Amino acid sequence: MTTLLLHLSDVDEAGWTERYREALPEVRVVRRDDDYDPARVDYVFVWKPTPEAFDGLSGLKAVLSLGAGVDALLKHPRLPQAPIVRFVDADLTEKMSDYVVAQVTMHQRLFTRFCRDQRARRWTQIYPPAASNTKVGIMGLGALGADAARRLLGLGFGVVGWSRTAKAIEGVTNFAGEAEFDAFLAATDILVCLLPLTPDTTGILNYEMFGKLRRKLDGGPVIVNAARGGHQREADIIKALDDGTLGAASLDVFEVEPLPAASPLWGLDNCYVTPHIAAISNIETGVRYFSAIIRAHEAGKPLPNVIDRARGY
Ligand code: NDP
Ligand code: OXD
Repeated sequence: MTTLLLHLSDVDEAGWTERYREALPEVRVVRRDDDYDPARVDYVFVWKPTPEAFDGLSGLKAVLSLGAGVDALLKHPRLPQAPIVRFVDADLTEKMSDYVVAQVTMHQRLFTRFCRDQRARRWTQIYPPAASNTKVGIMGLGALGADAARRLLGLGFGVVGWSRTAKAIEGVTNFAGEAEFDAFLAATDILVCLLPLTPDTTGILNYEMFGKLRRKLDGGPVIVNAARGGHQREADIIKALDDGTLGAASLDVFEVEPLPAASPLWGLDNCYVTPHIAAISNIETGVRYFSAIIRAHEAGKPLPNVIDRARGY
């Protein structure tokens, strides 16, 4: 009998197990504390696996990642060689685009400026630009970035994108690779980071790059990071938000999570903090997605959305 082991931290492992048992009656679904032979586990479904999570799993056909991002998983000291399948899901994508649209629209309408005026009881009529006069630059045009681009285009925003390899998304001006990075930044008023965290992208949101963004939006350029905290240098963001290099920032992810209470980011009136909730994996669609993958693979089909370890995503 095929065996699926769940190893989830910080999420409702019991709930996921129950749903998997309903969805896959032909599969033995077990949790860490159940009685099972590790050598007979075919699939392991993980989120924040502990150091011993993979010990003894010598017959694995795949590691299934509850997260869309696999940066932490790839750093696991005893990660087995089995293929890693990541989560790619319409519900997750929709929620991420909802977050991006909400933040971008708020900044395009100069929310920070009008909040400050309200607090100061100051009536100043400055006029937000039209969406069509605002350029959103999306870093990463994968499952999430491409959808966010389409949603923003639908609202009338100008959209430019940056990816490792060239992409053709109708209506999006694409820049690719390091050579075109500065041109991408120079065309961007509101920067949205939806990159995977890899050695190449670590610390990419830093003071020097903020200085290369277009300075057309009233108050200064804006960054929105919903990817990983490792992309950003928080000391640089604080400095840039203070000296006007950046007008505002929306951050869903942080160098250290939970964001420590002592972080100055909490107290800045031009920084919008959310606790890594931009797009959370949904139990219904997640179980449907991974159950279909297990069934298809048991029937001899190849695994989809397998990450490339050398690339890091
Ligand atoms: P994908 O793998 O589908 O897309 C990644 C994109 O980034 C691709 O377009 C890729 O380029 C580009 N890219 C990778 N490396 C580079 C580089 N060095 N330079 C330029 N472009 C690069 O990922 P997803 O869209 O599914 O997810 C992105 C990230 O979002 C995840 O890795 C995760 O960290 C984060 N996330 C955050 C959530 C939250 O709640 N805050 C929820 C879910 C995900 P190319 O196409 O050329 O390969
Ligand atoms: C993910 C996340 O990668 O929730 O899926 O951050």
